[in-house]
Amino acid sequence: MTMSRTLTLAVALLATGIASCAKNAPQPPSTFPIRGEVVRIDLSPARVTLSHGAVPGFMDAMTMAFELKDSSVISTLRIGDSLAAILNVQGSRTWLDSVTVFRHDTTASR
Ligand SMILES: [Cu+2]
Repeated sequence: MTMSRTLTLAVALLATGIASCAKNAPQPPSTFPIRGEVVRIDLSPARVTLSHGAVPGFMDAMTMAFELKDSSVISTLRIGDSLAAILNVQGSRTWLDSVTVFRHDTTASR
């Protein structure tokens, strides 16, 4: 094997290694601002069901359950609260973080 053939082989192996590494590296989550009203709270697993507005580029307005990145946030929520959050989407996983309650419903019981 000549020197240049050896070098070509080494470069090819390196390129294959980089390509497979890039394929396996997790993509960073896509993020979307979302607003909704709390219609249901589940403690275990911690999930909040929101009647949410349209999320442009991702989904229409609907009622659906979300996981929370910080599950301790769930204990601060009440049914009827309005909140804003960041929806994270990574592959088939979705979760909320940066939750801000901007209207706390003091009349609703949990
Ligand atoms: Cu939805």
